[in-house]
Order: sequence, then structure tokens, then C-alpha cells
Amino acid sequence: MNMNPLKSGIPVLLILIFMSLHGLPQNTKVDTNKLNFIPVLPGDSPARIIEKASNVIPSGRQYQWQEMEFIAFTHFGMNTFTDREWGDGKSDPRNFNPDAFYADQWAKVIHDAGMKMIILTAKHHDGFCLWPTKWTDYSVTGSPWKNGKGDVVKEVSEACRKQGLKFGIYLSPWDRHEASYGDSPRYNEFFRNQLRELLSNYGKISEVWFDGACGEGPDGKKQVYDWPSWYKLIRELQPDAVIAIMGPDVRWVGTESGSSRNSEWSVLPDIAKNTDSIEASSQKYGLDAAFVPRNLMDEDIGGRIKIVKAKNLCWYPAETDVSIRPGWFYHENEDSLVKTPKQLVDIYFSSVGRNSVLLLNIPPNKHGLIQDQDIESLKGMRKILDETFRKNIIGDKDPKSSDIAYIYSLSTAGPFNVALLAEDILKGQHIERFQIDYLDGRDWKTIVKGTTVGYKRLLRFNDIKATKVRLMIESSRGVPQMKDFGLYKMN
Ligand code: FUL
Repeated sequence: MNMNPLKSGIPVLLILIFMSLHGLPQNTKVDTNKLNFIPVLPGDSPARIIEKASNVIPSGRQYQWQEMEFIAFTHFGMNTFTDREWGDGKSDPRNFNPDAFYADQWAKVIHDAGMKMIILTAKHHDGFCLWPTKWTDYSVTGSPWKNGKGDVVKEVSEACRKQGLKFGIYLSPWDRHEASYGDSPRYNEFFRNQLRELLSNYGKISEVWFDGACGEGPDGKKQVYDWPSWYKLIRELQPDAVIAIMGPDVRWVGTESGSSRNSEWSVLPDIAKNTDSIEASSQKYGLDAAFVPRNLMDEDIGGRIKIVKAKNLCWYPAETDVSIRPGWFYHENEDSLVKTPKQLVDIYFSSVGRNSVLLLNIPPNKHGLIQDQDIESLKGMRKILDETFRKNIIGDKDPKSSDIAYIYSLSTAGPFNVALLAEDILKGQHIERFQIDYLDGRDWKTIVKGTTVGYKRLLRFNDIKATKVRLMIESSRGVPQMKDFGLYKMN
């Protein structure tokens, strides 16, 4: 029998996966020969475009962000006290008065739930600022809280650092209070000033979250946001921060249901306009200058059909934002509607488990604390996740490769009902279709089929008992590099 795999008909692809699955360096670094943006040239064939797509990788900041997997939003502000979702900017600052505000409690609850960052609504659409900004008096300084000497941004950022959490800010461009809103150059300058304060005075910022809402200004005036100048300021002051949603680093998944697509690609076509203006060799400012926010809500946004028509290809990963309650802000009448641990676990599987970062909103209440019902749900969720992922029953670090796949021996016969796959995205996102089978007597039977993998893919199925399992990558763009494969039991 010819044991040379290259001559024996074993697909080279599978051999390379096999080699890469078990020889992964621990301190993986971003490959500086690869970029998170690749232009498509006029003569590029479809095959060449697919090859280019397989070489697009995350930037350093995008990779650090993706590694967090699960992060928290805290919507807190004037709306918390007026029981609204969208304030009109006219509420008296004296309404803002949490009587037991304690950011350490937020950070502990969020940390214990397994989340890695808090993104705070420093200013929502109503324009009320949670920090003592110099640029408007519509802020905590006008409130009775701490006699107008308080600073929510400071306290939350410090609490995050104490708990080892990262910190991010949500700053709404749409401002329903600020008089200059609608007078574009003046308001853009005002916004830059606010951004500069937040990026300068609160330590490291890991994510800046920009919503796209752009309501009318006074007398129907249309505000035109100066995104490029805001991006430039962020890159200068916080070069490691990702700019999300209306920014070039992280995209909105497209719904607020807590679910990403069944096939979620991180490499997308045509995120940039006018590629001539991009220095493809520069990871730093290249894409920012040409980034154009656009509607990315279709079911297929990165499949082959989409990318073969591309003019450029870019790493633009999904973030799934969803609230633990029906609203984004705390409302007492939603205390009975907090998502259950099981619902949160479902959301985790359909977001983190589908190549997306989960951004779960946990809105603190009027006291300035996370509400008990929310804490209980988070604890229940964490318990299920911890128990599920405690033990990977693939004890076999050295799977047997046959002509068609890798065959793993399991450390027990199971049962198992969860599979975890992960690609080493520092080499790109490649897998388009895979299948997992188990040996039943002499026959291989299919457990589950899937499409994309990316940073992480989780699948659930009915209990299986088996001692041998095989993984087959049936279709791929370029050579897939697996980082992890696991089988688990969820009770
Ligand atoms: C939206 C806002 O309008 C909501 O109030 C909330 O902040 C959500 C996360 O983004 O676009």
C-alpha cells in the first residue's frame, strides 16, 4: 500500500487540516504578510477572487475583539429614570438620580457571567451625558446624583479594570438635545470634542459603538456626520479600539433577535468605495478613508456568489446585539420578561456559536444596580455553559486520517450532543461545508452537517453514543486551518 499521502489519493486539503489541527502554536500572532483588506483587480478570475478571499485575515484589533466572544452592553441614562426607550432631549437633568449606584456590582455580575467587556451608553439619542463633559451642561453635572460631582463613565471604566474587563463606549451621533445638531460643521466639531474627552480621560477604550440613527435637527435641518474625522481621532487616541456598526472594524449582524446567519462569513465584498484611495499595504488608515456603511441585512452577504463580483474584499466580522429584556433600557414592568437561562444559552449558541461576538445588553435599574432577575438568569446561563464545556470527550489528540477524513477515538462512549469547531482565523476563514459522522457498528452515520465555521461554530443534536467520530471538510476556500474540535454533553 502506498503510504505517501500525496500519491495515495488522500486529498491534500485533508492532510493539511490534519497537520494544522494538532500543531497549533500557542501564541498565534497576526500574519503581517496578510491583510484585512484586499482589492480585486479588473482581470482577476473568479478562482483568483476566491483565493484572495481566503487570504483576508483580521487586523490585530479585530482579532483581539473576536477573542472576547461574549461582551456586555449597559444601557443606562436619562431613559432609565423617565421609563423611556428614546428620550426627546427635553427631560430635566434632575431626573437622573440613582440612589445606590455601584459600578463594581455591574462589573462583578458581568464578569461572573463570562463576559469580557462592558460597553456603556455614555450618551444616548436624548443627548444626556453620563460624564461631566465640558461641551454641554446637559449631563450628570446638572443632576442631584453626588451633588453634580459624579461621573458614571469614570466609575464604570474603573470597575471594569478592577474586574479585568475591557471597556467600550457607545456615543450616539444623533443628539436630540444639542442645539448645534443639524448645523453640520458645528455639530461635527462638538461631537469630536466629546469623543476626544471620552478617548482621553478614561484609560484604554476597546470598542467605540456608533449607531447610524440620524434624525432631523431643529427646523428639519439635516445633519451630515463627519465619520472620517471621527475615525481618525479614534485611531490616534485609541489605536486598539474597534469601531463598530457605523465603522470599518465590526459590523452589525443585521437583527436584534440574538441570532447570526447560518452561514456567517467574516470576509465580505465591497465594504470600501473607491479602492484607488486605499493603500492596501496600510492596515492603519487604509480602509477607514474609503469605508462606506451600507445595508448588510441579506441572508447571504459573503458566499461565493457574492464575492466573485467583488471589487474589494475585507475582514468585517459580525457582532450580535440583543437585550436580556424586551427594551434596551431598564423598565420595571419588564422584570417578569427577562430572558431565561435557557433562552440566553440558545442565543449564545446562535451567535457565539455562529462566528459572531455576542453583545448582550444588561440594563441597570433606577438604583444604579443590575436587577436581581437579570442576575439570576445570567447565573443560570453560566452554569449551563460551564457544565456543558467542562470536558471535551475527544481524548484523542492524534486522529487517524483515512482516505476521506479524520477519525477520532473518544475517551468515553458519550453520550454527547454538542460539537465545537474552530478555524484559526489568523490564517483566514475557509470552511464552506463540513459533516460530522459517528461509527455505528460498521456503518458511518451522519450526526450533523454544517456550512461556515470561522472563529467558532457550535452545533447541537440528539444524544449520540459512539467511540469513533469522523470530521469531514467537504468544501473550502483554500486550505482550512482548524484550531479546535470538541464534543460535549449538555444536560
Ligand atoms: C439602536 C438604538 O436606537 C437603540 O435605542 C439601542 O441603543 C440600540 C443598541 O441601537 O439603534
